[in-house]
Amino acid sequence: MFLVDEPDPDQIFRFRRDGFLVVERLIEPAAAARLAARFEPLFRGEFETGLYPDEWNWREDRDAADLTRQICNAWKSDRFVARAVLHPRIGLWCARLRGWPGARINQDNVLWKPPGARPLAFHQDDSYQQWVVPPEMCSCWIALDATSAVGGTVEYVLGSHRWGLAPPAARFHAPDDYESEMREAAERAGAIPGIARIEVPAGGGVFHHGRTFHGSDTNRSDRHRRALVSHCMSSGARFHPTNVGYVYGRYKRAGSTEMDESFFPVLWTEDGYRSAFLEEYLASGPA
Ligand SMILES: O=C(O)CCC(=O)C(=O)O
Repeated sequence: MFLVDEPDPDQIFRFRRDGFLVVERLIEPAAAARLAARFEPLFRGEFETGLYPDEWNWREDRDAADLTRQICNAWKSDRFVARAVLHPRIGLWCARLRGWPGARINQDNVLWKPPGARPLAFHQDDSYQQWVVPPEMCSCWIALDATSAVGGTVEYVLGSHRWGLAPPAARFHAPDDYESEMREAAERAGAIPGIARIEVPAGGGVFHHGRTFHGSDTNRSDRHRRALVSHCMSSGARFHPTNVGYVYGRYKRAGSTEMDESFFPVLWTEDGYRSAFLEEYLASGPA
């Protein structure tokens, strides 16, 4: 499925300089098409494993058609999604880019921005990670459709991972001004924001640092824009002893900060470890 081996020194340098790294051909276009085909059933609530995802933020009979549709942790509900977002290659890339001993999944995102769907606010992923020690993410964003600036593609602010950490966006979905909090952060940092609007073919992708500001504008094209994101953290991550994660804190055992691999599986480590249950979980289910 993945077309890349491991990041070379130049890619690691550019990731650390810019806060993100574009990979034009990350997964096979046929794999991107197979994954895109999962979106309709997922958002209809047809879950292949029978298990609900952790967050299911858009439903046809409930939510406005001009909102970006989002599901989090679809890997628990759909093994096609799981085979992509839990792939060892993602763990290897995130660990090498961030200098971690390995990487485990924090959560995945299934994102569907149909024609006319409104923006997602610029934000830093690490602003939502205060329940994790260390509170650091590295993410792999995968385009399942060819992306364009007019089509509401994801946008990154160059070097913004060095601006310090801002609070979470006041309104994440469909804010009036999706750039405002990013511009305020730029002002505090004394920086002029340089925005990169990512245009890649289906199967292209981006790795981004957890402190890099990113968001997306309205889809003003007549084409759907679907993406899958694997948000990783260090393989050594633990729960914060007192800061509560309002969704993922439900997986914390009383009296322990250990993260259970059943909920936060390890994708890859430098010394060859990967959560044992993954092999059987990913091999079972429809091919
Ligand atoms: O695809 C988008 O519009 C935003 C993606 C995002 O927020 C993320 O990958 O963390």
